[in-house]
Amino acid sequence: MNQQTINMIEGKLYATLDEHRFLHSRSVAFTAATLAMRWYKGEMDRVMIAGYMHDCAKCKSIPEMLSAAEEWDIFNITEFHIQNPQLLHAMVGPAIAQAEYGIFDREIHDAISTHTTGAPKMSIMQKIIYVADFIEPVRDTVIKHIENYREAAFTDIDKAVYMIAQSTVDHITSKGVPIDPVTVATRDYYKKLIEERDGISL
Ligand code: DGI
Ligand code: FE
Ligand code: FE
Repeated sequence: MNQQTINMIEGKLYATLDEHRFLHSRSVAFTAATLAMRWYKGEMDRVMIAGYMHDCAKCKSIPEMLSAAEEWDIFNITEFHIQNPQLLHAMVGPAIAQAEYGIFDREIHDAISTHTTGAPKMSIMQKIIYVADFIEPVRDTVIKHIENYREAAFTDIDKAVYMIAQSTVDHITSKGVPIDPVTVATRDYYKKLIEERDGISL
């Protein structure tokens, strides 16, 4: 990725995100780049851009997020997402990417919108961003046995997706906050995929 592109994206992100979120976003971009070296045959820059951009809506207010979604025709936002704004920042990310950064790449948009819940049948770019968000090295949340997720990310990315989705289901359930059905569907899909592929029961 050339320096001009990095400066443009980092400059804009720095202006909108808090310090920690900015460092996390850069860390996801470079972690995604290393995963792309292992798993992605396409152009590396697009994966890095998706990594940089995945949380671009994170520090916006709910009204700002909703008006961007309306302006850019993002229809699949429900009352559930509004009640759980942690989910909203992923859904409206593509709107912000278009409005503020001129990024119209559909594959990048998909990677941004599924980075929190995952989804069944993700593209390799979607999986890379979903996994990189979880394993990147500057995250401040403590994740038990993070080394196991990091190893799986480079040896069996579908397994890594399953492990992360399961951990998210467990985390959300233990907190007692409402779980997005897509989060559960992601866990179910990748669990079944590994079970059928390996002839095991997880
Ligand atoms: O934005 P990040 O902090 O980098 O991470 P993220 O986008 O993966 O997750 C943001 C938050 O969303 C995190 O605290 C976990 C939460 N989350 C993930 N899945 C669900 C969820 N929250 C609810 N209510 N329901 C979910 O299914
Ligand atoms: Fe996020
Ligand atoms: Fe993130």
